[in-house]
Amino acid sequence: MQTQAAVLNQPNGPFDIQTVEIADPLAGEIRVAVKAVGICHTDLVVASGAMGLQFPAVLGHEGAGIVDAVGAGVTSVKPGDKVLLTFNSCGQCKPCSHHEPAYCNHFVPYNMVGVRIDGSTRITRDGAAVSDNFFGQSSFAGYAISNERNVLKVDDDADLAVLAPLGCGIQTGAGAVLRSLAAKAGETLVVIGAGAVGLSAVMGGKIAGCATIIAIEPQEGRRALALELGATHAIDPNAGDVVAAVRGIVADGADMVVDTSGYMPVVALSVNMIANRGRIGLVGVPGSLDAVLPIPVVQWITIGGTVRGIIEGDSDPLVFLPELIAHHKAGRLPIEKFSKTYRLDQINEAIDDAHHGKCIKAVLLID
Ligand code: CXF
Ligand code: ZN
Repeated sequence: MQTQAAVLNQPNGPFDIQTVEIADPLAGEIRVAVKAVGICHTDLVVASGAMGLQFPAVLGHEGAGIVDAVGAGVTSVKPGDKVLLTFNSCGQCKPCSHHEPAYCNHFVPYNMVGVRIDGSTRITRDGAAVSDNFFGQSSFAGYAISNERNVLKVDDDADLAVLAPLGCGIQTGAGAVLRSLAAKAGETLVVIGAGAVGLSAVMGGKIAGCATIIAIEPQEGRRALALELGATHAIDPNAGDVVAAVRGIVADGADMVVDTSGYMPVVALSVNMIANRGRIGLVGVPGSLDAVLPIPVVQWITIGGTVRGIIEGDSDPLVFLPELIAHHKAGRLPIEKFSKTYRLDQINEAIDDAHHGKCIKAVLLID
């Protein structure tokens, strides 16, 4: 069938709204009529071509929509079901069988390589292959082909425009705190960066009952939003000594630091922000593959520190997304406070707004 898609024809775009053909779903695949899709920073990093993306390509990995058709053997959803899309995984390897699909041994081929194992693509343009299957969906398009492991059925009255970003950004931030670092009530938390992922980490800290939640963020509006969403303190990193500011609030250091910025000059300071037995979670992807976090070894041994990398908040999405939806329903995850909707054909404007701090989470709507 034919549909409109935001096609990336060259590194860094622009995205061109073009007609493409979407294949019928094969065994295990699910074709979804996309109604809403969030834009995540990773879309833009991959769009730069730095990760080896083949052009033309269709990106988009925070999709939500209505099941249009299912391939042979699909039992979890049926045409007409409302669904959220998330990252894909193989379901067979050791991490998958330990309910850690974000660390699937085959994460790259299942999420980043734009062809099926047999070399065919689910999307073509004028009969020629288009890189597809981004995070098992490529949802900057009217239709996306997904799989049973990355499609979650939601209630018929679910607001897809609000819930779409749960599939990546929101579960990444909230999961980093609730799952990866397993925050406990009364603990203290520092969140570096107050974009969609950082704000979700703040909300995760509030859900966990953290006693002190400190957001470090240069933009004033985002600091205000962090305070509204649960941060007890907000620090402007350009206003002076950030470590001293953190220790002015938590003298012994924080139990947890979650970095969502990937901005290494500030990330490097995190080792001096944590308390004894403190743990650091690295979520933000730095701009360079060569970025390193220097650990002062004697200090680290002495305090018993932990630092770990985190993908997708350690989410087991078919389990964790329903928990997040319940938090949203109960008013504990008010994503709509920082999301802004655009039409699919406004994708370039939405990205521009994000770059200029005019929106935090852009969500594209498709008729
Ligand atoms: C990404 C970050 C880079 C590794 C894969 C997951 N997160 C979401 O956009
Ligand atoms: Zn993402």
